[in-house]
Amino acid sequence: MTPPLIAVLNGPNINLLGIREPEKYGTATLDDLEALCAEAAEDLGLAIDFRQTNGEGELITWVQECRGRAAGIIINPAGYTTTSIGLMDALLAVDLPVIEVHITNIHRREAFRHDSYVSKAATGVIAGLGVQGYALALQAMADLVAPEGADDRDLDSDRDS
Ligand code: DHK
Repeated sequence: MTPPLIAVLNGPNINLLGIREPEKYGTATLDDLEALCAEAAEDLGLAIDFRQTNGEGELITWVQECRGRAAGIIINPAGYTTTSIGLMDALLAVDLPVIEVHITNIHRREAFRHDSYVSKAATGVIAGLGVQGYALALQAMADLVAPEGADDRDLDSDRDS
């Protein structure tokens, strides 16, 4: 069976991971983050399309392109979290499970980081757990996209073996 495809989309300045304010964002680079996601996805039987852009329009286009192509979206909208109604509208339009991830706990930070438009389109939100938040998001996404009854079948095959 073809593994469900999950888009892992990253917004502005996430390309600077490892260099950018490491006391807040940690020392893992974007390549490290992609490797972490690829490993977690493989363990979960998911395929990923991992991307980063600094452009709001490009991010919106990528979300739109998920329609009919991806089974779910994991997104760190970064600086567009609290500003982009266009991004929120695109996420609502594609009608897929969406998990919003922030490396830092945006609620412990400046007030202007708190009010996320993306959360209004998200199935769930993970914030403050560092880059491991992406692995947790993939775990949650595996459940969200699992075909109905898939867990029961797994249990049955465990019992048979
Ligand atoms: C990343 C950013 O670039 C900020 O603009 C957000 C988010 C927080 C993060 O924690 O991953 O406010």
